[in-house]
Amino acid sequence: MILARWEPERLTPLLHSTNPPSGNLYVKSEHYHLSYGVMNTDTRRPDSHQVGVPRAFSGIQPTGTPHLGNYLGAIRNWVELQTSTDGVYCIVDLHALSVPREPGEIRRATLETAKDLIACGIDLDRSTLFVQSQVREHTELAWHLQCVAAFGELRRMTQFKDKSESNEFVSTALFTYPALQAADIVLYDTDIVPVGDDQRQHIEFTRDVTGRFNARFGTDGTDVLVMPELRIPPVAARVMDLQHPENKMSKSADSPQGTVLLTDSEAEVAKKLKRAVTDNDGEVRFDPETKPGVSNLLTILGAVTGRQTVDLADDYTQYGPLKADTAEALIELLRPIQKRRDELDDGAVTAMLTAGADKARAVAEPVMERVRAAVDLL
Ligand code: AQP
Repeated sequence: MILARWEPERLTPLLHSTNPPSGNLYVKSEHYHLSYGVMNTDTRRPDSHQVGVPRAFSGIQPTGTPHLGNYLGAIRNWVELQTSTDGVYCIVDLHALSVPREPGEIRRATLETAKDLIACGIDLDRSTLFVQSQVREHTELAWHLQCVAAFGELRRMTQFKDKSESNEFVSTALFTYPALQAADIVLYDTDIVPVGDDQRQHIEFTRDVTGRFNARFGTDGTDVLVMPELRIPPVAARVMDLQHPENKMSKSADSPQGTVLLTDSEAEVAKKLKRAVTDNDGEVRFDPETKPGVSNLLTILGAVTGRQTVDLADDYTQYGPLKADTAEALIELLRPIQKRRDELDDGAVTAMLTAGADKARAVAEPVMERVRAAVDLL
């Protein structure tokens, strides 16, 4: 069903009718700040999921302790979106296997990442938090999307180029994993994908293969898969490494002093900020091109305090106080997260993830059924 604009007078009776329509409502929505949005209003959503609000989906790799970039660029926005969306958040352990790992390594890291997300404020009463490998449909749908993905478009992925240069063994999975990521997203009839700026190209790829799949397997103008929208935060979409401010802060980069981890002690945060690379001209100004280090500090301080970077720059004449205030703001930010994390118990978190996978499956299974019916194999 398609509405030309947000029309609550038509939408509300539909949602409350005794025979509600299922499927996707296509609506030009100022409400959700989507340019031409898709809002899934399937009132037959499983009881455990919220009805009548857009669905947000995003994921994180269990490849190490989440850092400040993960928090400001992604996790914080997932927490905020919990009030206005049905949030589905996935620890993408299969993606983490695209580079060589020891047996059990990712199991442990998955549990730790779950604790980090819960400590940051992912609320399991509102959102779904689960582990990718516990919902089998991800890999099945990934195959179907690989079948409509072109070799050439995967070859253009900048993350593949970067990682294949820095890894000795380049697996096929490293090359094809954007198709698995696309499956992760569309398996949940996702409306919006809140991610950091580094994921822009992968979400564009997701939209391309979704459109191609629908064109090939949709019938009578009915799409099989919901077209997701990218959602990048207006600030801190790309937090840079403190030691190499030309690179993004990353779990896999070998730059311990340039990466602020969510578990860092006060002393560690203060030390990393004190040693952050700046420049020699001594002027505090927001200019990412010529002053990437200083601009990164202003971005971080602005994102944590809610102030504009240009206004903040006016408050400082020297780098030392800017670094000290940024460290102080980060210590305050991390303190309650770390306190909550210390209170979490392995057994309880494992049980939460099992329940999360059940909740995720309740959405994923019918979507996968729809895909199987559309592809129409024996
Ligand atoms: N530096 C960053 N600034 C803003 N957002 C970021 N994200 C990652 N880095 C930054 C966002 O965090 C979410 C989870 O991404 P991820 O698990 O891929 O995190 P990572 O730190 O990038 O992890 P890795 O293991 O080091 O992977 P590579 O090196 O492959 O990227 C995403 O929404 C991401 O945008």
